[in-house]
Amino acid sequence: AKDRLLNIGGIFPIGGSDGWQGGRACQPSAMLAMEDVNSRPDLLPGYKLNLAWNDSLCEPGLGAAVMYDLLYNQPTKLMLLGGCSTVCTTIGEAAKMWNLVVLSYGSSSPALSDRQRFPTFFRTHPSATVHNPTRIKIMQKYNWSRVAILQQAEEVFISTVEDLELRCKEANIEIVTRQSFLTDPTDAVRNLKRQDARIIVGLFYVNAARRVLCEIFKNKLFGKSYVWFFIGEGWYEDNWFESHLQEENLNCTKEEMRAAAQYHLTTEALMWNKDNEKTISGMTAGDFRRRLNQALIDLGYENQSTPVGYQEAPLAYDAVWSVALALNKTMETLAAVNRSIEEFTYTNKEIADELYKAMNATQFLGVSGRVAFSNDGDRIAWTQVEQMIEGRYHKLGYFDVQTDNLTWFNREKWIGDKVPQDRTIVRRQL
Ligand code: ABU
Repeated sequence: AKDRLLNIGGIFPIGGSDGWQGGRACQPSAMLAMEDVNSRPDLLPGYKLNLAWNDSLCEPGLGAAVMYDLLYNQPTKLMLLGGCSTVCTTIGEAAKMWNLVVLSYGSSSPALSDRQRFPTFFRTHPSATVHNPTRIKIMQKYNWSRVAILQQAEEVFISTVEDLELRCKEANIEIVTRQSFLTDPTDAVRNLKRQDARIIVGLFYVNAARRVLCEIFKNKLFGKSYVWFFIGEGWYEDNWFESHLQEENLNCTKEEMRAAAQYHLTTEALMWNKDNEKTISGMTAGDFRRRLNQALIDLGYENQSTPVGYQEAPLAYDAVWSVALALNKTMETLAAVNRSIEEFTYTNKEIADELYKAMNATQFLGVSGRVAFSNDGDRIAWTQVEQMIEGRYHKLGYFDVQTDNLTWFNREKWIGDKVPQDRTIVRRQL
């Protein structure tokens, strides 16, 4: 019987309105995984995994307070789960003081791949830099060698842009301007217009994205001469561009927002296993989707509505499995030398090292695809490219960076069937 507890802590961004509130779907998803892991007699024999968790609102200060609360209160936690880049930056850096592995189901900041700064950090969520080779591939496909960048001044976007700049340089793509804003993008968007930017990569959280889109409309930075790259649906809820307009005091109508959003491109990491094969839990990704949908309905979400974090829900499900497998492996290693995982304390470096090694070696087929971690604790993933056509996203293709293979469906649409150019073409009169 599973009559003893193995305790882990969880930090989920649920409430609040700034940043990524992905805990709304990721927390229920993690709870499904807890059920499944605990119903397996061959996993953690004699033990039940227990998750104590709280809401960080995706605010680093509150995230740190939640972490201290979890760590200063009994029982001892063996690992932490976390989501939202700004929170994970804080807890990922602090966790080494407690010899704790942090596994993130929802953080994309490239800064988190720094092993010096975050020596015990792993993630099932791919780093945002996985989008950059895809963006470059698309720019090359359309012969765009002059691009601009608009970013919100948040660490996740700043480090993504640093990586993008390096890759653009290698690919001989000129960055005409890099504009940044904290909350109000009005001047930044105006500057893009002034610099005659045509192909623009935009990196911002969803509320800022709505403000940007409204400014794009007002400055007429959309239509046949412009292409915007936004981050994918995983970051933004369905219909993000036409919802919350009144609540956020946006001075644009739904129709205007829809017009400005027409034909933009998005890149996103694949977070759902694309093949309908059975995964470690015995479920296919489709089976998981049905269970998650039911769990969300039971929580009061309307049928068919997808709360923030729905895209990343498989990453949270697989994160719990990764924890369980790593703990299981550590228990076996310790049992071989007559020791027990229950001896773990925040000063026990020896067991902490075993937990780290076990997580580093974890590999399995999950509902999010093949789960494995690089030496930096990162997840490798495929990306997909979509385009907004008449208010709906359409899949244009997939990119596998490891093999440099772009699968393209030729479904893209442009005004007058003409691909927008990256600069004004000056025709000489003869
Ligand atoms: N896909 C959501 C990532 C959220 C974050 O990095 O904060």
